[in-house]
Amino acid sequence: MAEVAIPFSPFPRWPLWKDIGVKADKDPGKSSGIGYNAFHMDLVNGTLPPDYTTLLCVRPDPLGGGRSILLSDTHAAVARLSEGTRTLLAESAYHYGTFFDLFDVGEEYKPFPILDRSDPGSPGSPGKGFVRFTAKMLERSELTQAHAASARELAEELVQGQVAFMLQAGDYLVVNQRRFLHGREALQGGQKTVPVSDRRLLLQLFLRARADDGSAA
Ligand SMILES: O=C(O)CCC(=O)C(=O)O
Ligand SMILES: [Fe+2]
Repeated sequence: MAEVAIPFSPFPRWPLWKDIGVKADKDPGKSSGIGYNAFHMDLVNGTLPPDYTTLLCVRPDPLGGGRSILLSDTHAAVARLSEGTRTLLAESAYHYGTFFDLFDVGEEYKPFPILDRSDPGSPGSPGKGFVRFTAKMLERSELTQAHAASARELAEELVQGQVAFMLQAGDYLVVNQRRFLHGREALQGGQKTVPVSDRRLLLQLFLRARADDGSAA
Protein backbone atom coordinates (compact mmCIF):
# COMPACT_ATOMS: atom_id res chain seq x y z
CA MET A 1 0.00 0.00 0.00
CA ALA A 2 2.98 2.31 0.53
CA GLU A 3 3.16 2.50 -3.29
CA VAL A 4 -0.30 4.06 -3.36
CA ALA A 5 -0.18 6.37 -0.34
CA ILE A 6 1.47 6.78 3.05
CA PRO A 7 0.43 4.34 5.78
CA PHE A 8 0.04 5.96 9.20
CA SER A 9 -1.50 5.21 12.56
CA PRO A 10 -4.02 7.73 13.94
CA PHE A 11 -4.14 5.74 17.19
CA PRO A 12 -0.79 5.96 19.02
CA ARG A 13 -1.90 3.22 21.39
CA TRP A 14 -2.39 0.72 18.56
CA PRO A 15 -0.01 -0.87 16.09
CA LEU A 16 -0.02 0.32 12.47
CA TRP A 17 -2.31 -2.59 11.58
CA LYS A 18 -5.14 -2.22 14.08
CA ASP A 19 -6.99 -5.41 14.75
CA ILE A 20 -10.77 -5.46 14.65
CA GLY A 21 -11.90 -8.60 16.41
CA VAL A 22 -15.27 -9.42 17.93
CA LYS A 23 -16.14 -8.47 21.48
CA ALA A 24 -19.55 -9.73 22.51
CA ASP A 25 -19.81 -7.21 25.37
CA LYS A 26 -18.87 -4.08 23.44
CA ASP A 27 -21.27 -1.45 22.05
CA PRO A 28 -22.73 -3.58 19.23
CA GLY A 29 -22.82 -0.66 16.76
CA LYS A 30 -19.11 0.08 16.96
CA SER A 31 -15.88 -1.38 15.66
CA SER A 32 -15.43 -4.87 17.22
CA GLY A 33 -19.11 -4.93 18.24
CA ILE A 34 -21.48 -7.66 17.07
CA GLY A 35 -24.26 -5.48 15.62
CA TYR A 36 -24.87 -3.35 12.55
CA ASN A 37 -22.02 -0.85 12.20
CA ALA A 38 -23.89 1.93 10.40
CA PHE A 39 -22.24 3.44 7.32
CA HIS A 40 -19.68 6.09 8.09
CA MET A 41 -16.42 7.78 7.33
CA ASP A 42 -13.55 6.91 9.68
CA LEU A 43 -12.26 9.75 11.89
CA VAL A 44 -15.17 11.90 10.71
CA ASN A 45 -14.57 14.50 13.44
CA GLY A 46 -10.92 15.25 12.68
CA THR A 47 -10.06 18.20 10.45
CA LEU A 48 -7.85 15.83 8.40
CA PRO A 49 -9.45 12.38 8.17
CA PRO A 50 -7.41 9.62 6.50
CA ASP A 51 -7.73 9.70 2.70
CA TYR A 52 -8.07 5.93 2.65
CA THR A 53 -9.17 3.35 5.16
CA THR A 54 -8.29 -0.24 4.33
CA LEU A 55 -9.45 -3.55 5.79
CA LEU A 56 -7.65 -6.86 5.41
CA CYS A 57 -9.80 -9.88 6.23
CA VAL A 58 -7.92 -12.48 8.25
CA ARG A 59 -11.05 -14.51 9.16
CA PRO A 60 -14.69 -13.94 8.19
CA ASP A 61 -17.45 -14.58 10.75
CA PRO A 62 -17.51 -18.41 11.00
CA LEU A 63 -21.27 -18.16 11.58
CA GLY A 64 -21.73 -16.34 8.27
CA GLY A 65 -22.66 -12.75 9.24
CA GLY A 66 -20.84 -9.42 9.06
CA ARG A 67 -20.98 -8.58 5.37
CA SER A 68 -19.14 -5.38 4.49
CA ILE A 69 -21.14 -2.40 3.25
CA LEU A 70 -19.90 0.14 0.73
CA LEU A 71 -21.76 3.22 -0.48
CA SER A 72 -20.86 5.38 -3.42
CA ASP A 73 -20.60 7.90 -4.84
CA THR A 74 -20.93 10.40 -2.00
CA HIS A 75 -20.56 13.44 -4.28
CA ALA A 76 -23.11 12.09 -6.75
CA ALA A 77 -25.56 11.59 -3.86
CA VAL A 78 -25.02 15.19 -2.74
CA ALA A 79 -25.61 16.44 -6.31
CA ARG A 80 -29.09 14.87 -6.30
CA LEU A 81 -30.20 16.98 -3.30
CA SER A 82 -31.91 20.36 -3.46
CA GLU A 83 -29.85 23.52 -3.05
CA GLY A 84 -31.65 24.23 0.24
CA THR A 85 -30.65 20.86 1.65
CA ARG A 86 -27.08 21.33 0.49
CA THR A 87 -26.95 24.73 2.18
CA LEU A 88 -27.95 23.16 5.49
CA LEU A 89 -25.40 20.37 5.03
CA ALA A 90 -22.68 22.98 4.49
CA GLU A 91 -23.35 24.57 7.90
CA SER A 92 -21.15 23.71 10.87
CA ALA A 93 -24.00 22.09 12.76
CA TYR A 94 -23.06 18.41 13.00
CA HIS A 95 -21.09 16.48 15.55
CA TYR A 96 -20.32 12.90 16.39
CA GLY A 97 -18.10 11.03 18.76
CA THR A 98 -15.13 11.86 20.92
CA PHE A 99 -11.65 12.99 19.92
CA PHE A 100 -9.01 11.62 22.20
CA ASP A 101 -5.37 10.59 21.89
CA LEU A 102 -5.28 10.80 18.08
CA PHE A 103 -2.34 11.47 15.82
CA ASP A 104 -1.99 13.04 12.37
CA VAL A 105 -5.68 13.63 11.70
CA GLY A 106 -5.66 17.34 12.52
CA GLU A 107 -7.69 18.99 15.24
CA GLU A 108 -11.07 18.07 16.62
CA TYR A 109 -13.74 19.39 14.25
CA LYS A 110 -16.77 20.21 16.37
CA PRO A 111 -19.26 21.10 15.13
CA PHE A 112 -18.43 20.21 11.52
CA PRO A 113 -20.20 20.75 8.20
CA ILE A 114 -21.13 17.58 6.28
CA LEU A 115 -20.26 19.39 3.05
CA ASP A 116 -16.98 21.06 3.62
CA ARG A 117 -16.87 23.72 0.93
CA SER A 118 -13.53 25.01 2.24
CA ASP A 119 -11.90 21.60 1.69
CA PRO A 120 -10.12 21.77 -1.68
CA GLY A 121 -10.00 17.98 -2.05
CA SER A 122 -6.89 15.91 -2.50
CA PRO A 123 -4.31 16.08 -5.29
CA GLY A 124 -5.98 13.13 -7.02
CA SER A 125 -9.53 14.39 -6.43
CA PRO A 126 -9.44 18.18 -6.83
CA GLY A 127 -12.66 19.89 -5.80
CA LYS A 128 -13.80 16.77 -3.99
CA GLY A 129 -13.68 17.50 -0.32
CA PHE A 130 -14.85 14.97 2.20
CA VAL A 131 -18.55 14.37 2.59
CA ARG A 132 -18.28 14.13 6.37
CA PHE A 133 -20.99 11.71 7.07
CA THR A 134 -21.76 9.03 9.56
CA ALA A 135 -25.21 7.49 9.82
CA LYS A 136 -24.43 7.03 13.51
CA MET A 137 -25.04 10.72 14.16
CA LEU A 138 -28.68 10.30 13.12
CA GLU A 139 -29.22 8.13 16.19
CA ARG A 140 -26.51 9.21 18.56
CA SER A 141 -26.02 12.98 18.19
CA GLU A 142 -28.43 15.77 19.05
CA LEU A 143 -28.98 17.85 15.92
CA THR A 144 -31.44 20.62 15.17
CA GLN A 145 -34.56 19.42 13.41
CA ALA A 146 -33.64 21.06 10.11
CA HIS A 147 -30.09 19.74 10.13
CA ALA A 148 -31.22 16.25 11.13
CA ALA A 149 -33.76 16.27 8.28
CA SER A 150 -31.07 17.28 5.77
CA ALA A 151 -28.75 14.56 7.03
CA ARG A 152 -31.57 12.01 6.65
CA GLU A 153 -32.22 13.14 3.09
CA LEU A 154 -28.56 12.62 2.28
CA ALA A 155 -28.60 9.20 3.97
CA GLU A 156 -31.55 8.18 1.76
CA GLU A 157 -29.63 9.16 -1.36
CA LEU A 158 -26.48 7.43 -0.15
CA VAL A 159 -28.17 4.09 0.40
CA GLN A 160 -29.23 4.06 -3.27
CA GLY A 161 -25.60 3.29 -4.04
CA GLN A 162 -25.12 0.66 -1.34
CA VAL A 163 -23.65 -2.77 -1.93
CA ALA A 164 -22.93 -5.52 0.60
CA PHE A 165 -20.51 -8.39 0.20
CA MET A 166 -18.62 -10.89 2.29
CA LEU A 167 -14.90 -10.39 2.70
CA GLN A 168 -13.16 -13.76 2.59
CA ALA A 169 -9.83 -14.59 4.24
CA GLY A 170 -7.11 -12.70 2.37
CA ASP A 171 -9.47 -10.15 0.79
CA TYR A 172 -8.33 -6.57 1.12
CA LEU A 173 -10.79 -3.69 0.90
CA VAL A 174 -9.34 -0.25 0.08
CA VAL A 175 -11.80 2.61 0.62
CA ASN A 176 -11.20 6.09 -0.79
CA GLN A 177 -12.92 8.14 1.90
CA ARG A 178 -13.62 11.05 -0.48
CA ARG A 179 -15.93 8.93 -2.62
CA PHE A 180 -17.12 6.03 -0.49
CA LEU A 181 -18.57 5.39 2.93
CA HIS A 182 -18.40 2.00 4.58
CA GLY A 183 -20.03 -0.07 7.28
CA ARG A 184 -20.77 -3.63 8.35
CA GLU A 185 -23.89 -5.71 8.70
CA ALA A 186 -24.52 -7.43 12.01
CA LEU A 187 -22.58 -10.57 12.76
CA GLN A 188 -24.59 -13.76 13.00
CA GLY A 189 -26.21 -14.40 16.40
CA GLY A 190 -24.50 -16.76 18.83
CA GLN A 191 -21.03 -15.18 18.91
CA LYS A 192 -20.60 -16.17 22.55
CA THR A 193 -20.51 -19.81 21.45
CA VAL A 194 -17.49 -19.11 19.20
CA PRO A 195 -14.04 -19.09 20.88
CA VAL A 196 -12.49 -15.60 20.63
CA SER A 197 -9.60 -16.97 18.55
CA ASP A 198 -12.04 -18.31 15.92
CA ARG A 199 -14.16 -15.17 15.59
CA ARG A 200 -14.11 -12.73 12.67
CA LEU A 201 -10.85 -10.78 12.46
CA LEU A 202 -9.93 -7.82 10.26
CA LEU A 203 -6.79 -5.70 10.25
CA GLN A 204 -7.25 -2.00 9.54
CA LEU A 205 -4.66 0.33 8.03
CA PHE A 206 -5.08 4.04 7.25
CA LEU A 207 -3.40 5.92 4.41
CA ARG A 208 -2.65 9.55 3.66
CA ALA A 209 -2.45 10.59 -0.03
CA ARG A 210 0.89 11.94 -1.16
CA ALA A 211 0.91 15.67 -1.82
CA ASP A 212 2.35 15.07 -5.30
CA ASP A 213 -0.02 12.30 -6.27
CA GLY A 214 -2.17 13.25 -9.23
CA SER A 215 -3.52 9.74 -9.82
CA ALA A 216 -5.25 8.87 -6.56
CA ALA A 217 -8.79 9.58 -7.77
O1 LIG B 1 -16.08 -4.46 10.92
C1 LIG B 1 -16.03 -3.97 9.81
O2 LIG B 1 -16.18 -4.60 8.78
C2 LIG B 1 -15.80 -2.50 9.64
C3 LIG B 1 -15.24 -1.83 10.87
C4 LIG B 1 -15.12 -0.36 10.69
O3 LIG B 1 -15.69 0.24 9.84
C5 LIG B 1 -14.25 0.40 11.59
O4 LIG B 1 -13.75 -0.15 12.56
O5 LIG B 1 -14.02 1.58 11.33
FE1 LIG C 1 -14.93 2.30 9.74
